[in-house]
Order: sequence, then structure tokens, then C-alpha cells
Amino acid sequence: MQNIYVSINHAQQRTSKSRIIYSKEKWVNYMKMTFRWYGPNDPIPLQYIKQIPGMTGVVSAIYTVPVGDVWPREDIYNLKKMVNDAGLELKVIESVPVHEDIKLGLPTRERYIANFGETIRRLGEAGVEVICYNFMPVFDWTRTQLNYVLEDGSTTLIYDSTQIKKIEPNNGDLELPGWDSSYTKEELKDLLNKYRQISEEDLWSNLEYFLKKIIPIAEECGIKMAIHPDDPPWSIFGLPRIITNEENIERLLKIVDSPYNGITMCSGSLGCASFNDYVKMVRKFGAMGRIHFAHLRNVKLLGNDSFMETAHYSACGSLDMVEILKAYYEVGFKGYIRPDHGRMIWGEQGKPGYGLYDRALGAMYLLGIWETLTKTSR
Ligand code: DNO
Repeated sequence: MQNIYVSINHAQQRTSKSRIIYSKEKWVNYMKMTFRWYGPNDPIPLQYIKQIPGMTGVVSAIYTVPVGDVWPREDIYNLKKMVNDAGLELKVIESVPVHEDIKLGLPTRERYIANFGETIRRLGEAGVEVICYNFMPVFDWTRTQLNYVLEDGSTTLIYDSTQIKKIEPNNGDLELPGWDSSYTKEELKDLLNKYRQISEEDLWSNLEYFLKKIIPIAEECGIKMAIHPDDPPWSIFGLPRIITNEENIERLLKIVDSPYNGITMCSGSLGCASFNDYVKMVRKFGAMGRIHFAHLRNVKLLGNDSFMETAHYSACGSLDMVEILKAYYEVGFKGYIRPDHGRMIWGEQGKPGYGLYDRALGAMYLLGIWETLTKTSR
């Protein structure tokens, strides 16, 4: 015999059910929640991600192909199949890395740009809708410690500017936590030397050259390119960084004025600089239809260009998540979103910033705010 457990009376149940359906429709019309997954070597099984309520898909990449090579179709389809078999979508790629020769504007860039274009085509064939990439010279996100212990015993990533200032990278001896360098000491030295000749304006013109070749291909394939802001959004180790603030993002969008030339609005990257008003930027670039992907996490500004990553909850950091989601909601954001870095909690061991538990809490918190907005806003 089938047991049935009911805790509320029938009439109430009906009312609440119809509301749920209503909000679900609204939900589908707006943003879609995703989770970053590092492929088959990620210790987090896809099935666990699927168990997080509201998850529509994962954001992933092919990690075995050298930077600058074309991604093999077989690898793309295998990844897609794995993800789809778990009941999830693969609509966003984070990232297709941009070869340093493109950022440096070397003659060899032609081959790497052609390869990038071919990878876009292949991802388009596989149904991908958004490609996240960045244009940061040499280093991606940078932190000084990956396991800073918070009062509650959880660990987090921090950026202490005094430590960064002490580092002299040009001797090639650079050790940065989380920076998975495939360069030898000599290669790194050589690369950093090449960048000595590159000013911010040079980097802009190399980005322009890249975008003018790539965006028409993205348009053809129906793929929205979404550049990730620099993290942190200022120059480090004397290297130029340009995707750092509202004015520069506006400049980037104008280089090729197409909806396919868009942004990944990362709250943690832009929000760790007090000169950035993230909410204002969401309203502005969102209304222009140029935000295709949102990374949401909280950071606590510590003064002096230092900051730490915190739980997503507004009270834990310097960013107000309700104001942020309200801005996305009010501009009618229809793109993909993901909880960004989380702390390590509950004894979890794994990739710093990319554990399961705190990011799952983050996703539920963001969805809770979103659901409230859908039901209370007119
Ligand atoms: C950090 C990420 C970045 C991002 C790249 C995009 O956790 O947000 O590494 O994936 O900058 O290319």
C-alpha cells in the first residue's frame, strides 16, 4: 500500500502549487543557474550537482588541450554527453583560453586566432551558447593565500597587497598559490620580458584585433562571447590589465558593437575595487543586453587594495546580494549565472574556491533571493 504524507490541508496545497508553477515559468524566462565543473577529474560528481535544486547545467571546458590548439570535436561531444547524461545542460564554456601571442600581438597570433575561431565553430555545432574568456596577460585570478582560516574554522582565499608588492616576478621564481603554471622558469622570464614592451594601449589594440576577427565568427555560430573582468581589476607585477572598470568595459563593448561581444559580470572581480559600483554596471550593461554570464560571490574589502572572499550571504562581505540580484531582475536578465568561489566548509577537501558545499549554499541563497523577487516585484 502506498503511504501518503500531507502536512497542509488540500486547499492550501493547491494555492501554493499554482504559485510555484507561476514562478517557475517566470524563472524559465529569466536567468539560468549553473555550476562550474572541472570535467571528469573534478572530485565533485555531476550527480551531486544535479541534486542542488534549480541547477540547469554546468559550466566547463576541455582541460587537456594545450592553450592555442583547436579543441577536438570528440572531446567536446564526450563532455557534452557526460553532462547531458547527468540531466544537465552544457551551454556555457569557461574558458577558451586566449594564447599569449594574441595578447602580445605577435605575428604568430594569426594561427592562434584561426584556431580560436575554429573552436568557436565546433562549440556552436555542439549547442554551446556562451563562451567565457579573459584577456589578462600571463596570470588569471591572483591571490596570496588559498586557505586563510576564518573565525568559524572555514577556509577562504585572500589577497594581501603588501605581499604581492614584495614579489619580483621577473626573476622567474614566482610561486603563486593556485596559479597552475605550465611555464619553466626561463619561459616565464621570457614571457614577462616580452610584456615589458606592451603598454595598456598596446593591449587594447591587440584585443581590438582579436575581437574584430572573432566576433563575426561568433555571430555566425550564434555564440555569445563574454569576457571576464581582470581579477583583481588593477595592474599586478607591472603587467597591463584593462578590463577593470565601467569606462573600460564600455570601451570594450564599443570596439565591436554587437550583442555577441559581451561580458561575464563577475561580482567578486569587479567588486574588490572600491572604485567599481557593480550594481550600477549591472543596470547599465544589462539594459544594453550585453551581460551573458554572471559570476556571483561576495568579497570583504580590507582596505589598502586587500580583500578576502567570503560566503555569498550579504552580511558576510562588502557586496549586497539583494541589490545585485534586484538589478539583474529589473533589467530582465536572461543569461546564465553561477555561484562563484566558495569557502571550504564542513571538512571538505578539494580545489580551493571550488568545493561543493559552500557553492551549493551560495546557489540556494541566490535562488532564494531570485524567487522572492519574482513573487514580490511587479
Ligand atoms: C576564477 C574564474 C576565472 C575565470 C577566467 C575566465 O575562479 O572566475 O579563472 O574562469 O578568468 O577566463
